[in-house]
Amino acid sequence: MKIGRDSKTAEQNRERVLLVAAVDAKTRRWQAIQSLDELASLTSTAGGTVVESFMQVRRRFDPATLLGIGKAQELAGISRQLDIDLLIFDTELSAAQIRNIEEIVGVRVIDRTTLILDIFSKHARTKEAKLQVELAQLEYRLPRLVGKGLEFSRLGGGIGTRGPGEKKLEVDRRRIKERIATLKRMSKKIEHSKEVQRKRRAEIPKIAVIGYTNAGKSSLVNALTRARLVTSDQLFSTLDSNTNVLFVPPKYRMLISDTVGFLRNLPHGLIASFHATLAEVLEADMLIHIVDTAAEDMEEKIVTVNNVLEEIGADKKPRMLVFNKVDRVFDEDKERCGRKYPESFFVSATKNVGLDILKENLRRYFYDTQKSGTS
Ligand SMILES: Nc1nc2c(ncn2[C@@H]2O[C@H](COP(=O)(O)OP(=O)(O)OP(=O)(O)O)[C@@H](O)[C@H]2O)c(=O)[nH]1
Ligand SMILES: [Mg+2]
Repeated sequence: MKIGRDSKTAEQNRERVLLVAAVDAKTRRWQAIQSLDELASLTSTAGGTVVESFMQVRRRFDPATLLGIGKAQELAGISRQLDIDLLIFDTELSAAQIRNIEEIVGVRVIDRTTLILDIFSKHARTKEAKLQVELAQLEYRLPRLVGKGLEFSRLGGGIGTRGPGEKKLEVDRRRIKERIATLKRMSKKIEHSKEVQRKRRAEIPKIAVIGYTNAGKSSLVNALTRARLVTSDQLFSTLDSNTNVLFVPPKYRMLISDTVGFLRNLPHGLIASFHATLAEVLEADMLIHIVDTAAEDMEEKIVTVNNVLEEIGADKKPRMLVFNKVDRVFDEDKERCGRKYPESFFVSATKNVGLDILKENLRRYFYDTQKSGTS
């Protein structure tokens, strides 16, 4: 089955991408489509142009080519016809599968995880984030080093090749392992100095803003503090946790941290490799779970965030559920949310709606009950 359509507006230097979803019979159709839509957003965030999407439901997957040789040949035909540079699969592929599919189709193949790691690499700004992304990339690529990817790359480089770079990928496994060990050591050092910093500010109440990517975490921190964090409609704009002072007159101070966004089917362990974010979340006295109220699949995103919190052991923390972007929804939607989640807050970070109520509740939580031991 084919969905999506040809894009005539593709710029010449953007890679032309064919998205491929191999769906098992248990997955609901709408879930597969949502996942594919998200893969399309991820692709454009990475700088590619989605020319076509291809979805196939299968009872059984072929261990060698995932979709079977017949389907792979069909993809080869479509790729030639549409002048495709890159195939992005919505599932994780093994090294052998990548190699086999590349051989049949004749264009470079990457999977969802490599795409996400590529975006992470593009958006990492601080030394620490860069280091963590490189570490995650090398650990993911180490068992997959046999792919022929770069030979097919028409543009030289391109999506999925950013980060450690071609040269580093050509070195043998031993050197990559050495690099991983060095990165781990460097990461430990940074972690240690951050820990010292955190201890120093131990008595101030700490809040971590968490949520699905693009929910408005950075916008909320900006709106509540004097921070000037980067915000954008792209996925994973933020890869560095960042702590700012939230001041409530006349004398109340709290620390509020922005964090890396969550995503469904996030490569296992990727969040864990973001020690800084993890530490901010685990050491926070309160989590603000921010939700994009205007997102069609808002409920699934809430569930995804809850699952990730459980996975990292932060699900027992006190939590405030904050519905953001209320300027983009109808009152009925807000009311429905309010009924379903009675303890929640409704704000617009960019239109300055509901922020005073949120701040007042934070102040009350930390200072009226003496929970933090400070006043
Ligand atoms: N209309 C509207 N747009 C908002 C609001 N809050 C944030 N946005 C927009 O939503 C997009 C994402 O906001 P960010 O603050 O970058 O979201 P984030 O959760 O930090 O995203 P990542 O760091 O990429 O995970 C930006 O284009 C914001 O301008 C809001 O209250 N209303
Ligand atoms: Mg952000």
